[in-house]
Amino acid sequence: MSMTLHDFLLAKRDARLSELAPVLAALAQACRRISTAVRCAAFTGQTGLAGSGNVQGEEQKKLDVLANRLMAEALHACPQVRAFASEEDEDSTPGSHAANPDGVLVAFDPLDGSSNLDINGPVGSIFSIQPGPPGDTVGTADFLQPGRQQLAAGYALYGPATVLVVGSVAGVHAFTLDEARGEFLLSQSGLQIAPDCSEFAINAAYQRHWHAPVTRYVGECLAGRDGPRGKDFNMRWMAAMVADVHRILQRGGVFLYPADQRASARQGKLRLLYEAAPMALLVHAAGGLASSGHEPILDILPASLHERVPVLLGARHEIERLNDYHRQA
Ligand code: AHM
Ligand code: MG
Repeated sequence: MSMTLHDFLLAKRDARLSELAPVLAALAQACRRISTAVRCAAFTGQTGLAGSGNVQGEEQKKLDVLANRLMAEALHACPQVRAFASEEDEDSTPGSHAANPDGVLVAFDPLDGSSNLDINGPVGSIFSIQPGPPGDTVGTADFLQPGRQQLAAGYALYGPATVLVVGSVAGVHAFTLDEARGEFLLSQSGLQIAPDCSEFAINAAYQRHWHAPVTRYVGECLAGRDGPRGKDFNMRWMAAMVADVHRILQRGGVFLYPADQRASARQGKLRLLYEAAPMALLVHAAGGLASSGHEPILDILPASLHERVPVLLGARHEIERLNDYHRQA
């Protein structure tokens, strides 16, 4: 029988993850409850807009608000969590054990890709676990750490199956929710991303706004076997970063949400602390790369909690190529 997440952490297969067992258990519990909320929304009155906006001026769906509450409840109850920060809240929130000297910080996006909810498309939750500051007080400024310092990261994908993926620098593992038992069971260990690929993901609706390096890269992919790449590429875009990253961890490829010339995307769209950095940790641990085009995402020191960043991630050789195109431009 497959190993539960609990037994995996108990077995110390990855010492870094095992040290975080209480936090990962809290996150797994929240993701299990969010999974149920997403699946049952049509008959629990949880469809549609909440009638409120979040700190970034985005309209919140009822499920955005509910997922945020479920995450907050689970993390608040966890003695290993000193503070947490969410895409949906302006500032961080202290945990019930804010002075715990061994405690950690958790930044999360409770429901990523929530525009997919209207069409029963995939959505997910993303989380980043960082070391806590020295001393016994904690605040929003303590979250402003480069991604390299993350202790662990992960996401839950609410797709045909609910899958929880967790990783540290030592490796990335996937656990599938057995809904009957209410347990996450180990389904894949040591996920790897091949260095080459022939599949890319980008929202082509913004093509006219792209900068030259991205236009060049995508143009060369589209030119297929007759172009400079000498092979055909496939395109897939899930409209939920979690689902695109999961595909890349399963069968390779690259995902691009670059900066472009729209006023809203000068720094890209995705948020550094709770979207880009955790995914970058997982992608690097699986042998891929994650870049802004100019530097590794893991090296960027955030200036604010909700800072945005251009994201190019996936197959190592493709991201190196994109970095070259940015240098040449
Ligand atoms: P969200 O956190 O508000 O859901 O936004 C993030 C999502 C990503 O999951 C996805 O890759 C991207 O936004 C899609 O953006 P766009 O609609 O511009 O293509
Ligand atoms: Mg998001």
